[in-house]
Amino acid sequence: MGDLKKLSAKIRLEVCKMLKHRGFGHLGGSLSIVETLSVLYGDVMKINPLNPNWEGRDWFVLSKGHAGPALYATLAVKEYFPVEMLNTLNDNSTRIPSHPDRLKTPGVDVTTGSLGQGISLAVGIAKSFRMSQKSNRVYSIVGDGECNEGQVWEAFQFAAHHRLSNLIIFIDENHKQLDGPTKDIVNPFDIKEKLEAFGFVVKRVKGNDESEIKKAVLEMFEVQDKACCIILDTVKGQGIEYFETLADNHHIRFSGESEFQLDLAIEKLKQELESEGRLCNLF
Ligand SMILES: Cc1ncc(C[n+]2csc(CCOP(=O)(O)OP(=O)(O)O)c2C)c(N)n1
Ligand SMILES: [Mg+2]
Repeated sequence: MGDLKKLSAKIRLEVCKMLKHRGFGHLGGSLSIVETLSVLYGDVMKINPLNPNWEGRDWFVLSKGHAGPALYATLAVKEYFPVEMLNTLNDNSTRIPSHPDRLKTPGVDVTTGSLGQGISLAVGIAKSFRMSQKSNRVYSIVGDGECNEGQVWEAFQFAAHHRLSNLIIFIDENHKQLDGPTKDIVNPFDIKEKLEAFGFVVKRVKGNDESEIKKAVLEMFEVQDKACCIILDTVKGQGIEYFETLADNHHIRFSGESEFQLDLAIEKLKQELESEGRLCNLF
């Protein structure tokens, strides 16, 4: 297991444990971005967990804010705050509310949850870094269902017009939104073609493959003067077969079979990480 795969497994485990503790939550859309968060926080982003507000840092905007548990798990594993804090998800006066709040959680750069608004903030932040000639980069993850929001396309048009190559937009194309397949609700058609028509450089990658995601990001670093988008071909509930195939996997209240399967996934991930640890100790 490579370092990024190991980090993904740790993040996936913490997401599952957190939602098991809470008893419900946005599992499907949290799991589909685990590998991307692993590449961003484990490799390409300039960050300083000991000083989350470090001026030289890269910024991350989780535009699909309902996937907050995946971001919290990543920040905890990267030691922005103690892992134990994950057990306070959604509690009264918690520092990790259901959707990210920049005033509450160390490492959360932007408050999100109202779909469409995160990416709008991300383009503004990238533009401001440009105007002040700063080298900070901005990364944002947008949902494919979120792309039904008109505001998203206004933001994309702004990024293309201002040639914001200091912003990498990820679209999590897991083909589902809240209550069904995106093509049945409002068909997004071919997102790649649409963005290319806007003037973006676009790459589509397997969203469960850390090395492909990393390679795409490094390719985007070479783009000088155009907006950049990486489309993540993912599965809602990614990485846990039962939840991948569960029809209603957007927000799950765990009981019966779903709780049993969540427990099973937690045990499996723990074992994978433990045997990896034992293997490392041999060398
Ligand atoms: C403006 C707004 N409208 C509606 C919602 C309710 N909502 C939360 S998640 C969601 C579906 C989003 O689908 P997608 O972007 O595909 O997310 P994912 O599949 O990654 O979970 C909706 C409609 C919201 N958060 N914000
Ligand atoms: Mg989706």
